[in-house]
Amino acid sequence: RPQNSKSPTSHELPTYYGCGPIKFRGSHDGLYERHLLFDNVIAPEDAGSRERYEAIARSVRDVLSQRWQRTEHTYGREKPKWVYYLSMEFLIGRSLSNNILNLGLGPLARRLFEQKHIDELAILAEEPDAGLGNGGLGRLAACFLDSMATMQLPAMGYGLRYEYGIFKQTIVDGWQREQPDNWLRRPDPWEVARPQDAVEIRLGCSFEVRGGNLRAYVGMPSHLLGIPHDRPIVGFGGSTINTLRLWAAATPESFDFQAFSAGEFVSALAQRLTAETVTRVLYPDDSTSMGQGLRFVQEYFLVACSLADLIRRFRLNNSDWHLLPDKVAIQLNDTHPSLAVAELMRILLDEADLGWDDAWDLTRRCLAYTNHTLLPEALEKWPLRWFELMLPRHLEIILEIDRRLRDEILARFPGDQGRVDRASLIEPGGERLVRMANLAIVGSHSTNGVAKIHSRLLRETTVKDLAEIFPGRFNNKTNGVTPRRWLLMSNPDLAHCISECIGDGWITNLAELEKMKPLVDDSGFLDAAREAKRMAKRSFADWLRASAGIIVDPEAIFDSQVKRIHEYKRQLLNALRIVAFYNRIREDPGVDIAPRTFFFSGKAAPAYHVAKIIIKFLNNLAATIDADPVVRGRLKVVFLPDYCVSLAERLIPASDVSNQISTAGYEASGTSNMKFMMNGALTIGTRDGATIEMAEAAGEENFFLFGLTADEVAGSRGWYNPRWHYDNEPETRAVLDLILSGHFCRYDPDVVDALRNVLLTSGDVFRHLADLTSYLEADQRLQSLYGDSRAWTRKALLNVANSGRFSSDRTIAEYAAEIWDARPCPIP
Ligand code: B1N
Repeated sequence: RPQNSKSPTSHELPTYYGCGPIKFRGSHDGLYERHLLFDNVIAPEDAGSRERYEAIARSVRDVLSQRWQRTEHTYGREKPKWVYYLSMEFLIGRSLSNNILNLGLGPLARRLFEQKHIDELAILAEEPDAGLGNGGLGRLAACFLDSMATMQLPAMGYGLRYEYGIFKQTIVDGWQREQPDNWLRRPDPWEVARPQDAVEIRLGCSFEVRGGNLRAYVGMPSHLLGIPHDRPIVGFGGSTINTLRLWAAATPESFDFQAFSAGEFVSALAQRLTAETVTRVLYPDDSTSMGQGLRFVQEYFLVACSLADLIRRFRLNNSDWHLLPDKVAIQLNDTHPSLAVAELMRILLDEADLGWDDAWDLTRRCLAYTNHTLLPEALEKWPLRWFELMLPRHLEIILEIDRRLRDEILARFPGDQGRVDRASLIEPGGERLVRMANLAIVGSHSTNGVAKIHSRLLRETTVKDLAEIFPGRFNNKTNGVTPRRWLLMSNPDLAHCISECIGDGWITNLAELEKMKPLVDDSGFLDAAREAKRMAKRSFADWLRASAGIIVDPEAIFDSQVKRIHEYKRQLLNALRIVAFYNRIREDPGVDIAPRTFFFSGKAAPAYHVAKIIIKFLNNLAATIDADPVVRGRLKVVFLPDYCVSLAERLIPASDVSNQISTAGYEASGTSNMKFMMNGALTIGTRDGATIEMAEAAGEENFFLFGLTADEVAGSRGWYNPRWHYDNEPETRAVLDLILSGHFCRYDPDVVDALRNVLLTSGDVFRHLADLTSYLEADQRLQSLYGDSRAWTRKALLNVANSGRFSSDRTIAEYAAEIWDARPCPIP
């Protein structure tokens, strides 16, 4: 509150989207100018967009600071059970619009922009995306934080404050290039460093990063400091403001001083650099585990800092360790933080002095684990040797857990040594490995998958033996996304159209979208919805022209596939479909094909060669079509570089068609599929992940499903041969012949070789050819529907109306009730 304001005055703001009038104590007049003057020492008329952004963001932060504190005080007073969400990734994106929206400051902000002649869009564009994640797993964590705050759950996210987030992607001559994402180069108005809450972490050895690898110094223990950097998580309505606590690694000063006095001035300073490398950069692997030593240290650092912090907070109010599971629920986002099992055991055994059985019972009751993928290459297994070197006490504990597990299995399945070996925490072999998923399952009370089919396959295949030993632990929690960011904020026209029709209760109770169902035949409503889509497409086209000089026709079908580039996600299958259309038009220029623009966007892991080839091929395809006078103007392919949260926020509302075409059984859930559905796109997709449940909710007649089922894919493993499709399906053959002739890759024979290998020679592991024909058939149905604009919009609206189940609020309600036993703690 400005110091010159006398007694608190009360300002009533107009209602904004269901969030009742907000009362402010104190005046916010002049905050903006004060920030420009006192933070940046600049006059408003001299300020550039960046300074303006900072001043506005800081003004918003001023407004939320009191509420943030009030939230902490309320929790401190009420002493509720806490939820701690541990994740190596939080893909937050931008915060300014979202915070303004959730605080209900929209009208005030708009007035400010008008009065001060500020270009709102230019200001918003100044905020870098907080890209502390790779894809779905990290974005899910961010949606969960939004839902937990909106639902008034006492919750905290714990993660790492990477100095460099997910790399920036540029496309040079069709190829992906990676650039570092130095997102903290300028001061971040949202973060609050709290050095007073630093924690000290010990490792069994010192280390150095050399050429990307870890070099350990045995016998030289290492001390690291974890400095918390807090970010506000504003719940919708603005009363609950939770915290995302990100750890930055540093060297303890005392350690430096010791070394200084021993004459090690330079090397002590150098050591500080080494410590800071721990949180330097996010590993850019999605659904794979590269098994790097630095990643292992990062994972332990997250776990050790977070557990030290939450135990300290617990001990503030509790002297009895046995209350821990009544006060603390810890959710492990994949196995990345699964060292928490061993770390919590260590704390309870060595610091609380509990006996093994007690410690084990408490550990298991506090922890829960979410699995996000069945891909074998993603299942983390760390060399036992690294534990010996860095975490010897943890290894001792893990081996004891394993010894007891083996005894238990043998007692229940006498003589079944095969089962013991498969379920054990230790994978036998030349280099012994610790299976982190097994550790997480054995050391927790809940293991969940992220969509029904995924949870079933997890139980029936991936960890079958453990599921048979601990059947009660396994459950499903189908993913969801926050409708605040992904509908209300990113698609204001559709949001408005919905609120006009059914009120704005949907914002915090998405099931209310069902109220739209009786209206899907109403002409006025259909027209309004069609107009909203048209507006979204137009504004995307305008942005694309202004920012990249790319011109697309908003009258064409906008057909999108945006996600990480991965063989199992089958961007290549989409490309085969496009080549089929290309052939049809060239063969018969009179053929009836609606004009369509295909959007691709997504990053490839820097070491994933085939994924990079796919990007190159998509770009070549785009260029070849643009250069073809017959096809140009009817088909267009656009590869949008640097897919990120803020690009998704623009593209998804503008899309007519959502491609969810993974090989069935491979995509654990998918979450962009839900965002597209909520924004009135129709889905063409396989029966995989949450897409299955989406089609169930919408009715299969409102979906375009195709392709092999997961069971059929699994069943074809022995005999599938892509050659059969090449030999027997003329259109498939024509598509492949054209690609393999080098038509799209005149100067890139290596790309052609790689594609031949993936699609034919290596047996087409991901079944592209098996699904191409049914993909084209489903697309035919889609195209004829598009011809009937009223019928199309009606189906799109039925999809929106049935998307309520895919709110992350619903997901979080299930976690809270069935895993965490956590309750809301409202802030007065
Ligand atoms: O998690 C998402 C799901 O919707 C997606 O289907 C799934 O692919 C994704 C190692 C991962 N699974 N595994 C990862 C990410 C980073 C990493 O280093 C694995 N990401 C997913 C949310 O449930």
